Amino acid sequence: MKRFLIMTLACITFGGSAIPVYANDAHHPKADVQKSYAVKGEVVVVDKATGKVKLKHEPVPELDWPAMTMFFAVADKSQLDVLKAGDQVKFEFIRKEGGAPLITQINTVK
Ligand SMILES: [Cu+2]
Repeated sequence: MKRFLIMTLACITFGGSAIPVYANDAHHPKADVQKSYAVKGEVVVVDKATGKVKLKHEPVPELDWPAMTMFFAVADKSQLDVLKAGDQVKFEFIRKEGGAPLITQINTVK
């Protein structure tokens, strides 16, 4: 029981973000490891109603993706408020078990 509490506290302390991205730590099972991909692109359409953004993005070699223009869902929809078509952005996304990409972080680059 004591061991369980310590591990739980450790998780709360170090895993505070809504979508945890763990590197290689010992106490989280492999299934929790969530790879994120950092990519640059340009905003084409911001769709606040659905929480999506259409991006013309650079290739993602790790996923064998060519450069293309596509919609991404955004985890935190408030991040769309500052974006407009034509903005150059850097963004990070994850794929839940190889499924649809979900942007966890998106920022304009000056
Ligand atoms: Cu794409």
